[in-house]
Amino acid sequence: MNPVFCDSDALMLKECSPPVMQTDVTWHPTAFRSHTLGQIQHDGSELVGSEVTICGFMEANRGKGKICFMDIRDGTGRLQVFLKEGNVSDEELQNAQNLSRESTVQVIGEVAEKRPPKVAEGEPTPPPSYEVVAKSFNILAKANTPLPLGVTDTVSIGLDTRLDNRFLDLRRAHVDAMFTLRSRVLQYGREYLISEGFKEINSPKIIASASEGGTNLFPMMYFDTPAFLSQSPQLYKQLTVLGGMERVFEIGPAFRAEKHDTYRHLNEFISFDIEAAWMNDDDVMGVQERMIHHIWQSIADNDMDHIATINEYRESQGDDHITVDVPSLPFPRISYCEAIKMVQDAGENIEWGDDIESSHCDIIAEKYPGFHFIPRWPMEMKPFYIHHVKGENGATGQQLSRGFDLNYGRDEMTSGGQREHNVEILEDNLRSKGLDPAGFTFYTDGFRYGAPPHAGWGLGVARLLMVLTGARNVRETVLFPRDRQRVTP
Ligand code: AMO
Repeated sequence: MNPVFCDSDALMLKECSPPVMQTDVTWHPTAFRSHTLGQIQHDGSELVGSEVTICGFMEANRGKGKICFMDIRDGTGRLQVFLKEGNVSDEELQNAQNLSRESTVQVIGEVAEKRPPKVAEGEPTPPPSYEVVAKSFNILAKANTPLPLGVTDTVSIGLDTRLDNRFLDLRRAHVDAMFTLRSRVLQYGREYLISEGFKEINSPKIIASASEGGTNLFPMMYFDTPAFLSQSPQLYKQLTVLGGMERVFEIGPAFRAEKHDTYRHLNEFISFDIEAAWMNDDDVMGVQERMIHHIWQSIADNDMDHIATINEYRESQGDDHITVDVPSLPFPRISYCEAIKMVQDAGENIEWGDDIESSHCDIIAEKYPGFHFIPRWPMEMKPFYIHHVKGENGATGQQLSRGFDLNYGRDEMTSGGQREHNVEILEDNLRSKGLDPAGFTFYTDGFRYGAPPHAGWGLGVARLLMVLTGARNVRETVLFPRDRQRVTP
């Protein structure tokens, strides 16, 4: 008996799970492969004896002399390839044995059932698994050594090294799971809004005037005209509703020249926005909570394998498991006034009219640890486009607004509100914020020809992903984050 053959599985390093294959899509053959690795593992019993062409990243190679075992990985799974003298050329065999990890390869071979591993008496036999016995082996691109970060081991790596080498970091199973979940969150959010009659729009990202107030803008030259990168789709999403589009949503980049350097701020982030006619703040809070409920329920129904991959990694780092607890509806609503009182009652020095800081949110989160809305902020603290509350003032006689936030624990996820649709009040609001209405006529003119009352919100996608995946920093949930220190890769 060949000792290398017997030991082939035992020689594998402690590895993360392979990527999870989506089984509800059609994997058509491509120019480079006939089957994905996940397909072979999934449909192996039907494929035994068939010739396949597969591709992947080389994770590990073992064996010398006349044989070589190789683990390869693609976006759908992991598979063992068996190369043997006589089946492949001596040169191919040597190339396989000497190949560096993460190099890309193409293999033509026959699908075979893998020899079942030895199990202790009384232990259940694992389901059959499959390998490919190579007839031809081709290196597509060699990987340099050493790798700047390990792909298959569970060694902890600093965030900066990970982000500098994101192209490799993304090959790690739990990182792949994170971005798969990100894609699912957007998919479920989108499908939910469409089910409520919303249409997807794209607003310009090069703009002439501030949407969220005059500061925090990245200036740029638009040919000979000064312009800015868009802070949010706010004014444009409102214009579409004034144009009769009724219900719109946008998932797009927002740019803020904020000098924050925290775990939850970026200078470019993806904002998930809605705007809807004939709705007030309460109505769009309803849309928000139903959408989040749908996202969480869909993840719980369809994507727990990705959560398990993240948990496997967390376990290796000594972190607690994350769970997907579908939030019940409605989310609690704690008005700004109540929130201030809760914080005061906890002994904090806070006045009506002050901002609710993260440390204050911690106090509120003790009672409301999950998603909760904070509606009815003072008008003065909200942007010019927010509608005031008629006939009801705050504790110190200040005007209340129809603006709200959605928080999860200590973190703000969303801001939103009903919008001012009376153009005279809107222009007053602009002036009271030190902005010149003359710079906003492209927007205010939209209110001069009949304006439906309307409302909307903007949700920070990276922050929502932090909640879902237990990430401690928004940078983990963004492919190539942009912050004060980072503009590449
Ligand atoms: P706001 O400025 O509160 O509201 O932004 C909405 C949501 O976007 C996220 N967010 C950020 N995420 C990461 N880094 C940042 N620097 C950052 N800034 C904001 C937050 C926040 O709750 N036009 C309004 C929305 C509306 O009323 O429709 C707006 O942009 O999760």
